[in-house]
Amino acid sequence: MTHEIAVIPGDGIGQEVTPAAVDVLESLEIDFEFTEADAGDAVKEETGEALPQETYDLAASADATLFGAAGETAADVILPLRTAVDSFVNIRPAKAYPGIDAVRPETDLVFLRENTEGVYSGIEDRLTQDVSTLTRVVTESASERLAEFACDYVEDGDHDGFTIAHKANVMRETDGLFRDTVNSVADENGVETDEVLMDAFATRVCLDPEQFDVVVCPNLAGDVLSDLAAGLVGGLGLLPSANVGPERGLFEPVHGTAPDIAGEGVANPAATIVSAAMLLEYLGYDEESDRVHEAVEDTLENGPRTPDLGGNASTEDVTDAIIERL
Ligand code: GGG
Repeated sequence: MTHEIAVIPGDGIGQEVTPAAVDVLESLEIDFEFTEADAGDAVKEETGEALPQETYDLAASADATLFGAAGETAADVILPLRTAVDSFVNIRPAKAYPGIDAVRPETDLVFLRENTEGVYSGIEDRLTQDVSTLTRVVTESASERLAEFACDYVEDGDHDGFTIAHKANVMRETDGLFRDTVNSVADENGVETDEVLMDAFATRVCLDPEQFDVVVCPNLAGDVLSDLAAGLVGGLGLLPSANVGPERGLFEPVHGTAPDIAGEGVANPAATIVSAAMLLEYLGYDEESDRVHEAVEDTLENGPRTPDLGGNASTEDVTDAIIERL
C-alpha cells in the first residue's frame, strides 16, 4: 500500500528540517509517495498568496502531511492547513531526553491542545485607529470532541487522568464552557481530572513538572504553555507535534522559522524527525515509529549535536547519525 505524504516545508528552518525528516522516512522500508508543496512568507511574496489552493488541496487529500514552519503568515498557513486535515487536537509531548542539559530533566508532559477555535478563530477587527478587537470562540462541540480524545488518550496510554488548564475565573463564559464540558465528558467516561488556572500552571510546571502528566487546554494556552515546557527540557528544537483528525493528520515541530539561524544548515532536526515518528504511529507503523524515537534518543545522548544543544554539528550530521542508528 502506498501512503501519499504531503510535504510542506514552509519558511525559515522549515526548509532545512523538513527534508531531514523526509530522509528519515525514506530510509525505512515503507511505500511512501512524497509530494512537496509551497506555503508561507516566500510564496506570498512571489504570488500574493501564502497558501496556494493546490497546497491546501494536497493536505486535504494526502494520507498525512509533514509541515515545517510558518513565519509572519502563520495565521494564513498553519491554521487553514489544520482545518484542511480536520484536526481538532494538537498533541504536543514535552519530555526531557537522557544526556541533554535540561532545566527540569524530570519533565514528561503531553499537551492536548484544542486546535480549531479559541482566540485562533481568526475573528479580529480594527474598529478605529485606537481600538482593535478579537472574538474568542469556544463551542461545546469542539470541547467535547477534544475531551473524548483526551479520555481515549489517557485510557490507551495508561495515564491516571488529565489536568485541565484554563482561565475560567476570568473568561467565565468561554473557558467556563470549555472546563465544564471537558469535565462532564471525563465524568461520563470515568476519567479523573483536576484543574489548574493556566497562569498558575506556568509557575507550578517550572517548579515541579512531575505533578503534571497529560494537560488538556484551549488553543492559545496550549501553544504558549508547550513552548514554556520546551524551555524546561532543552529548547524548542526538541518538541514534536501531531495535529490529528478523524481521517488525516498533520505533523510539525512546535518551533517556528527561527530566522536567526535560517539558511545556516545548523537547525536541530530532532523535533521534526520525532514528528515524523508520530506520523508513522498514526499510519499504524508502531515498530518503525519506536525505532525512529530510539534512534533520535540515542543520537541526542551519544551523537553529534546542533548548536542549540551546545554542539557544532550541522542539521545533516545529526540526520545522518539518526539514519545510521535505524
Ligand atoms: N511548526 C510550527 C510553526 O510553524 N509554528 C509557528 C506558529 O506561529 N505557530 C502557531 C501555532 O502553532 O498555532
